[in-house]
Amino acid sequence: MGTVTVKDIPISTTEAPPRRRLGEAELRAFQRDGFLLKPALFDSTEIGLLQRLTQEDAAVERAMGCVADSRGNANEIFGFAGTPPDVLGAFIRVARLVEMASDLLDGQTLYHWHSKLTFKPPGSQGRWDWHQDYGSWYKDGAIFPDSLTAMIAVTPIDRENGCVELLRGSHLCGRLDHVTIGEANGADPERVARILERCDRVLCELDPGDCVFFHSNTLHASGPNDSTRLRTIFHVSYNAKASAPPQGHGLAGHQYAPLAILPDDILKTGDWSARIDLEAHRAMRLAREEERTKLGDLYGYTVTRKHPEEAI
Ligand SMILES: O=C(O)CCC(=O)C(=O)O
Repeated sequence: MGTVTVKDIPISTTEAPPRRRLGEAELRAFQRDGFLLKPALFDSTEIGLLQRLTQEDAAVERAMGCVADSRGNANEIFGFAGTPPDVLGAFIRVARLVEMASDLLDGQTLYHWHSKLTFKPPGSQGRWDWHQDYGSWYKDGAIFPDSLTAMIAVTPIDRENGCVELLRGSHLCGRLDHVTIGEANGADPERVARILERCDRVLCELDPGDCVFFHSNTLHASGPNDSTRLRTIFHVSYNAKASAPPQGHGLAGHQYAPLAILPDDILKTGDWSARIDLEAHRAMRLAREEERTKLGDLYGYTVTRKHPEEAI
């Protein structure tokens, strides 16, 4: 980049970027709260595709990872980077999701950072301790905190089955130090305790197809599943192209790659199977095996396989 003097910088340089999907009030709410709820962003037919996939495809179960929480309890996830040519990849690229995410990040060009299906089976004790996603993504070389996650409810989600909680306005604290907490990693607990005194805890109780966009600096956590019902969420994370890690830095899956956007009706017009594209997912693991072995963990989280004997 070049060098300029302070007097060269005009107060107003460009027109505001065109908003494609969201109104000014929604943008202001996101800037103020660090999240935005879009109820019923996907209808029952569309979200039904993810319900079938997560309930019927044994490959998802076989490929599942377990991320230890601070007490050593397992959080079950199926995570990947890249854009597989299956229904998961279609959700990631569907126009309404990408364009809303871009509106919330000032109209920037975005790319897919990674996605996770997160599961809490009935009785699961797994918790996500308070953390910011950018707390980890910074370590992977993301330059600016110009990133967010679209949290899509696959099953009904409520406080009993371990909904995600967000700390309203906590993104305005900036990036917090993340430290080892028990067997996991999370935002500095002393700092979190002080923020908890000032920010509302927002329970993301959602119906299938609802979506909450939250900023990568918004503190969030989730508790155990004290119900007899499965809780499943699809988290889709985007980073701004201008914030991509330098070539060769961080996990291979987090490098910039253009995102080919698909029309809004693609989930209805496409012939989507209730199976993941196993070959594509194998080739696109977030962290190549050698990287994970080198790190020993991912950003201080211990990740193991749920079914080591039959892992795909
Ligand atoms: O799905 C959840 O309960 C939370 C997951 C989460 O916070 C994460 O993957 O960063």
